[in-house]
Amino acid sequence: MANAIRALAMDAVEQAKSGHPGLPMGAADVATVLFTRFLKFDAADPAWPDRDRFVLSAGHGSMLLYALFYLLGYERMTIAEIKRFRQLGSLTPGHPEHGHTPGVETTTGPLGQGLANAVGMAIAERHLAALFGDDMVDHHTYVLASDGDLMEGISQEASALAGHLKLNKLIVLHDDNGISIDGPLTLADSVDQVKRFEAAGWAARRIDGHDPAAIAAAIAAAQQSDRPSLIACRTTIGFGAPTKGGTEKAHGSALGADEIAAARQRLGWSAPAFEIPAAILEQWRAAGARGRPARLAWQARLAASDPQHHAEFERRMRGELNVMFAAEVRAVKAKLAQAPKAIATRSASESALGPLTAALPEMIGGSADLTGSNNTRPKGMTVLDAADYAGRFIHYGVREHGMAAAMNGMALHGGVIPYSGTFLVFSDYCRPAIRLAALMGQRVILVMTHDSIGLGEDGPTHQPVEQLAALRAIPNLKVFRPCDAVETLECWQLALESNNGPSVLALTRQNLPQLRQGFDEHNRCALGAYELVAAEDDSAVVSLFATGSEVAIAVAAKALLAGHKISARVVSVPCFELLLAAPQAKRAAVIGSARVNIAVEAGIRQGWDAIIGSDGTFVGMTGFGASGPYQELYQHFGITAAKVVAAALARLSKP
Ligand SMILES: Cc1ncc(C[n+]2csc(CCOP(=O)(O)OP(=O)(O)O)c2C)c(N)n1
Repeated sequence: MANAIRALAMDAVEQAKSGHPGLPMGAADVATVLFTRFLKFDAADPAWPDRDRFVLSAGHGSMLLYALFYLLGYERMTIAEIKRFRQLGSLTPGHPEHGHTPGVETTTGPLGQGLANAVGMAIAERHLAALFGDDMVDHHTYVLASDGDLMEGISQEASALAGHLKLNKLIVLHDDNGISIDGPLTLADSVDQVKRFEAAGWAARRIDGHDPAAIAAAIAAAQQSDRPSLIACRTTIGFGAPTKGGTEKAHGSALGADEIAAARQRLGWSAPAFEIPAAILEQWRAAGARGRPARLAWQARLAASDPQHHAEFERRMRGELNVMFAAEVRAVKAKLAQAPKAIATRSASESALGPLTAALPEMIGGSADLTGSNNTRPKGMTVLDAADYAGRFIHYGVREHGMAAAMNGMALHGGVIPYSGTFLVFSDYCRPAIRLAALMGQRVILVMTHDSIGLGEDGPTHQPVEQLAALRAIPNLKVFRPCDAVETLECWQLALESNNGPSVLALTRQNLPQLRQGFDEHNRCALGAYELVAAEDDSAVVSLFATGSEVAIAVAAKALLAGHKISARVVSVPCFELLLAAPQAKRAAVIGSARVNIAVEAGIRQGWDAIIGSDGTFVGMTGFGASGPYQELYQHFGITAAKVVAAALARLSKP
């Protein structure tokens, strides 16, 4: 049965003339034992909520997954798709893509991410089991991780977090083949992975990854463990390939016709390319249907459970918000209208989180060791840890990358909406995971506070300058930068409603006035930008655009311009992405047609031309910040109402 995986991997890579045969051939025995004897799944229903998750963290070995899906009888994975490996529009892209190929639990390829996603999946599993009971939620998360996955720094954050949280249903199979692209691992690595994982609180052992009995015994033992498990499976990369097997030559290119013929002989595999002998295919298909009784029994338990409990579970798994949510947003807004608050947007976020997390029990908060600074733990939210998986706040430790990747896994698992906290400048430490959340269209919400030079004394290492632009460059990521407490609430609402992609909330450390007065049921941030303060008449000659803390500066500048008899309007731009996605007419109406467009943002200009035009004026940062009280920094870097007025006057004095 394992040779069927090997043959398909060799043939598909050969036909595509690109791809990675080495991993599928080497890990075929491990995968065969796992899928035919342990993994709880049903090929007929790849999305069944209580299935075990299997994450191929080493995404370059995608043919392992595709071969398994075909052999096991996943409906859409036909032999025609295997033959179209790596072709445009096929179900068999170069690296596994979640949402594209049924059965792919997460998009992998960037090494280390899948392993860290799996930690999030295992957290979500324990959490939901604590809430809904083992009858509804009780599954394992398996990972196949390569040497490269374990060399990546993110694997340290992920393994340490998993060990700390005692995620005993997480089982990592390490494809311990000692080979990477450059050659033997000894060129660059001498870590004892078993000791390393043991040190992080895992159960770890080494086995022969080509011995089915040893593989089965190790998985069976791991299932009983009170800790997460690492099984280092010693394998031969490209197992069966006579000259390239065991070397980096099997890693990432087609083996060639002669090598494949010789490998077939060595493996005793005489079937022609892409053909699986009927008896072997039958065995595989039987394995694919093995989990059907378990799935049906689960469905029966679900149907027999308390109707409210059942409905709530299904709502959460569908990712639908409940009716209380909209009511809470309205209530908080009404309060802010009655009693305006001049507070930092990070504090406004905390105030919003109280009622929002009360309305939405699926929200799971956290912070990378900056809880008191990010304000992401509303009062009363208990900690999720090994002693209480029902808690809802995760102390991720100083592990921004692991946090962001774990959140992706939680969102992929379903049933929870994860949100996190760190400083905006450390979005760089999360970026690879944010990018994948965007690519996969996952709803994760990253609260990123201390969002400009406005953080003051911590100085340029901590002051984001290019991060807003860099985040805005990621497709399908919404970057929100609200200007006051009302916008903060509206941006939270939009982020929670964005169930097809991630959001960043860039929030201030410093207090800001509440600019939105009165009660407006409509979410004005929904268009991405709106006219916050209109010109006195219809003929504004200056449009002032700003985000976050600089909106108040634009409002002050408008008042000063009025003193110069210059009519100006202020447009708040809490979200570029929503504005740029709006219909042309609406966008044009918000941007307007004043003679002079000026943008104010305590970041770099990049990206603003789409709104103010290349001839617009930008008041912001051109280099790194400095350490000092924030009011002095705004003066020092010229981000003031007076500078905005001067810029407007200079522009208007030109013909
Ligand atoms: C973050 C990241 N860096 C680099 C790569 C490119 N890359 C793909 S596989 C690989 C290493 C291959 O070694 P290993 O992980 O042991 O896999 P094997 O050769 O055993 O299949 C590298 C560097 C990547 N996919 N992701």
